[in-house]
Amino acid sequence: MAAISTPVPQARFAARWDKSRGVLGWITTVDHKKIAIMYLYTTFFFFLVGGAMALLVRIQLAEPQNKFLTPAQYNQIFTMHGTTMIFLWIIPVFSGFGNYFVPLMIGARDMAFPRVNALSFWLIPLGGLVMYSGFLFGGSGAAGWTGYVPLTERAYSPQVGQDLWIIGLHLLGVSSMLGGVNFLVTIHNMRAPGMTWTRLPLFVWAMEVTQGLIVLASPFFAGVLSMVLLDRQVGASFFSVSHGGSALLYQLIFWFYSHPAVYIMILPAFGIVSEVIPVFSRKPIFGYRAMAASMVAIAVLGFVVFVHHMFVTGLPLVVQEFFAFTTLCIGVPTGIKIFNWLATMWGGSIRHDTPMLFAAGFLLMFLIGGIDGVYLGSLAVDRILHGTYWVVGHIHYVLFGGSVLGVFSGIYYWFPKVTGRFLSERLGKLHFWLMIIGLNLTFMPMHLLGMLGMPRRIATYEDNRGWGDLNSLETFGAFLIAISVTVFLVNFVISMRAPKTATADPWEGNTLEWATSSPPPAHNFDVIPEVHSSRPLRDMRRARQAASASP
Ligand code: HAS
Ligand code: CU
Repeated sequence: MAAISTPVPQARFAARWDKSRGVLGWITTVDHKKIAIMYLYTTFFFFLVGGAMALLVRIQLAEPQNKFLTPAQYNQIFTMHGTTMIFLWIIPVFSGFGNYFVPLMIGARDMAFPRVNALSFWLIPLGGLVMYSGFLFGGSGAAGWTGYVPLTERAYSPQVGQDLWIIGLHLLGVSSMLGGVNFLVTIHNMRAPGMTWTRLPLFVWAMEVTQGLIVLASPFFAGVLSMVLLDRQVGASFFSVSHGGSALLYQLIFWFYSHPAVYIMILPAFGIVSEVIPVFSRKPIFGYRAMAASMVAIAVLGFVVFVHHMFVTGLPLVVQEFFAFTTLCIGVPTGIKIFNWLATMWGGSIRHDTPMLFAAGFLLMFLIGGIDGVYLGSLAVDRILHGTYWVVGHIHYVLFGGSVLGVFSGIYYWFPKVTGRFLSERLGKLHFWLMIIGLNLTFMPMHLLGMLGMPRRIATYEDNRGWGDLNSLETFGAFLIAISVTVFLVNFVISMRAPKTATADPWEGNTLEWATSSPPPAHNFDVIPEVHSSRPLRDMRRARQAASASP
């Protein structure tokens, strides 16, 4: 393999990257890998907190007329559950993966702006703390993750926790946008020689598209949050109907951000499984260009479907029809991805290791979530299902069955690279099966409950509705998920105590992160590799084999 550029002055990197050790070393670090590890730990912590709140919700709903939580407590808990899972777990966890692997995969030594990168990270715990501090001041935000007006108006949510919720989200938004610019500049300018756009790993493509969405859409979220804050604090009346404002305007701006945001939450997972499936099927990805192009298409279409969240708000029918049409269209590029992943597996010699199990689980669960989303895209069906548990079922199949299984696929796949160790396969498989069974028991009955008319966001229900049994089943499933996460934590702790045995390229990967040691040195690569195809690692393995075969 040809290597270009002079060997890196390692001492200089070590001096800059590893200035201090211990806790101070972590706090002051600007190394993208250490920042990534902090992202991953922090967001996983919030996943556990969000999960604990989900269990409280499920306990409360397990039986009719339960008094475990008061309605006021219930509103806070489900609001903070949704907000945490979306803004403190799924969105930033992918920044964690991106931070670690984008520079490695494109053959760079770091992100473009290492200090901005550190700032992006530190805003996450800060935003989380600000948001959670509401519990100390008479209650957190309680208007749902969507923060609909008039629920966020002072008349309904007078507690300062609702303001802290807004400010916390602002901080998280700034973090996202700084990260977005950083990723885009890194991907555009710091690729290794030969790493053309058609050789870019699909995970990097996914990050490119995701960060583009973040940079374009998040300002709208920041704007709408500022407007709510002004309404609350200085009596502006953007949204307050009683003062001549428009509640509909809130929804329009909110969903103009939040529909693209659902793709911010899934595209990186698409990227992860697009790395895992070819490696564990021992075949190249089927239709590489279509895979990259379909992500761009999803992102573009993602900006013109948002009104499907507002089909019951009384917008003109022709507007609704337009958005129903675009919503159905977005199934096409997504379908291309599903079929290409299947075609990649087709005829491959598949290894059933845990990363692959999670990727396969992702495929099936996301498919269910995607298709039940298509039902919601139909004007007639959405009239009936809007605001019911069907929608809750949909979002959990795409976000848990999709994004979270994608995250775990990535964790099992890249664990050896980051830690030099392997997670136990036995515990990993137990984790997988408990999680798959648990999530289906929890989220499948939600579709039935939706059809039976159970509204979302209710603190309890009467016992003559016939919703009790399905709800108990869901609560049982939720505890299975909790057990599966515990199995993962045990696996993690045991594995972290094991000796470092991982080689540079344990799975026979395709991408450049496997070219360097596990874990990688501070400067990533001794020499920046030169890229000749979309599978540079395979090229290197072949070159090595050829060299050792020739006398
Ligand atoms: Fe969604 C609500 C429609 C994808 C997340 N979605 C939500 C909410 C969240 C969310 C969080 O049209 C709730 C927000 C709230 O709190 O109020 N969603 C779709 C559609 C897709 C979709 C059409 N959603 C996602 C992803 C998410 C996500 C990804 C996060 C990760 N969603 C809706 C609608 C609502 C909604 C309505 C509002 C409901 C309401 O009333 O409030 C698509 O991107 C899914 C595409 C994927 C597939 C599967 C693979 C495709 C294949 C091709 C063949 C299939 C075809 C379909 C041609 C379609 C294999 C026809 C076939 C049939 C059998 C019907
Ligand atoms: Cu949407």
